[in-house]
Amino acid sequence: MKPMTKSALQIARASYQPKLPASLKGHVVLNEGEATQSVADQGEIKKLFPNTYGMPIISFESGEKRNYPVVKVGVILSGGQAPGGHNVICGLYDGLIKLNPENKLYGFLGGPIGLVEHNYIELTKEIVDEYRNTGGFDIIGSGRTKLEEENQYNKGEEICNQLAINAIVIIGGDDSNTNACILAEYYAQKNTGIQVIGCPKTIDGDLKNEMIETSFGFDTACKVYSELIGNIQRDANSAKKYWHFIRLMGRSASHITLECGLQSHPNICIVSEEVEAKNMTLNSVVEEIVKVIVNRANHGLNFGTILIPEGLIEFIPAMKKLITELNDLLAHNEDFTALNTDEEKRQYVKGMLSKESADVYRSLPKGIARQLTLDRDPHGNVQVSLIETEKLLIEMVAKRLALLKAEGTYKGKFSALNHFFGYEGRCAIPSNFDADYTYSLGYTASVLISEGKTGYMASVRNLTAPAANWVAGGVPITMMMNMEKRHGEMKPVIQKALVRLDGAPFKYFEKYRADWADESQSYIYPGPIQYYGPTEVCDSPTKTLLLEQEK
Ligand code: FBP
Repeated sequence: MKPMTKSALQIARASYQPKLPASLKGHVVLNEGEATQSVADQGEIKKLFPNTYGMPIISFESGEKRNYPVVKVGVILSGGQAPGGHNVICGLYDGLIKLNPENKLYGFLGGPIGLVEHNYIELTKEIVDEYRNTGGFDIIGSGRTKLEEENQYNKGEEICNQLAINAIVIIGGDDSNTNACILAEYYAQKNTGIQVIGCPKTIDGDLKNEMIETSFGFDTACKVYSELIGNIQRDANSAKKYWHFIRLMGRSASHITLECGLQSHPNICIVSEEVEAKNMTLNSVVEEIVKVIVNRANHGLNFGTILIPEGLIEFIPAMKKLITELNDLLAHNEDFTALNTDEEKRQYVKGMLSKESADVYRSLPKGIARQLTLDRDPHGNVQVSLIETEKLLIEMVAKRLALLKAEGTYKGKFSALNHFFGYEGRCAIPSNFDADYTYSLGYTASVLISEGKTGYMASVRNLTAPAANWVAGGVPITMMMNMEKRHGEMKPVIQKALVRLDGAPFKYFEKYRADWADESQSYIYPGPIQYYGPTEVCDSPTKTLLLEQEK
């Protein structure tokens, strides 16, 4: 056997041709709707974005052939990896070449910093072909540098002028697209002629609204995690001896956890947004878990699964207060960084917190308390992915059960295992849905650019229909904005979409969760993502999308 350089699936996926909406298959014409408004704070947003506010929603239709001028485009991958990023670039490249074979695509390396530091490569056919339908962002790399200072914008302008780049495409989440919008406005105000187009990326699923039905990567990541959860459930149901506490990525929003819950029917699925709405304490969360464990134990079932969103502790009011105080205290705090031992750091922090927060801090297991003081992210926030909430819950649940056992009200056995699923899904080979969706987004961006648009996010809608019926176009980013307090100042930002407790996905979960918790057999085993086979197995979108769009 020859040494292998690629798996059989990698080789097969290289020739997969992503499905496109019908409007993108031939020649495209633009249909422009009414003037738009921002979701809130219209007066302020309008004042801040005089050149890019109020633009119409655009949808594409099939039409007559047009000749497009040559354009040069630079693309940036921003933030955490999400399956399908490479296909956005492939769709963008193919679209550009189809619109005018003279067009050129450059990739800025390592995220937004590549634009500022002028690190780039030209993305040729040979390079792009290597990455078709693959996971990861390694074609040009990604990074979390924020584009928010004028000198960065000017450095960007410099390299665009040098390479005669007409447009920048920023593939990112809500923050990166907020910055794309500010950059578009800045370049428009300065009359640079440089257009900026955004693309909605994040596995977290929290960049969505009326016009952006989902962010790419959410579909694949949730399917990967749901497969793993299903496998664990089958193991739990076979061995019948462990409770599995499974934390899932997703930052603040619980979309991933909820979607995985809908796909796999675990015994318990915590939704942070509900915890906050009910003003629950850490102890009341523990109490809810304990209730289910005791009930199952009474039926001889000393096993189960619990899904925990990674942002949970930020939604528990007392913890939120503690974390906010820690964020303020630790931002650029050289005294703290100079301390050597964990114990010194612990004492320092305790001395600086309010009494209420110091009490909460003291009550936490040392490991968790230490994790809360680790390095902040570039926005100055605690990195929730580093906090092992699942271990904290196991410890607290075990203590409570021991007490109940001593009282004689619990007779079961509690043995728990912890898991954290995040990185396992972020670079997975994109599902057919994500491969098609991202390719369509990239292709859409190429049309928006060739049509001279700026300040738009590429949008592909009607996603529960077959791809041919998807509606491609553009949405003014200003339309998604409102004013929010950031670091003590009011700033224009894209509204983050948290799980809506009145939304169809949560309502469905609420209706069935008691059945999943009890002794009846409700586990679902979703199995691995399928790329070839019947369409209901291979092409179906997330349960979240299906429920949200159920007519
Ligand atoms: P984005 O919002 O940038 O898409 O990142 C998503 C995410 O995977 C979160 O779910 C997670 O909390 C975070 O990135 C972890 O980031 P990092 O790997 O940089 O620590």
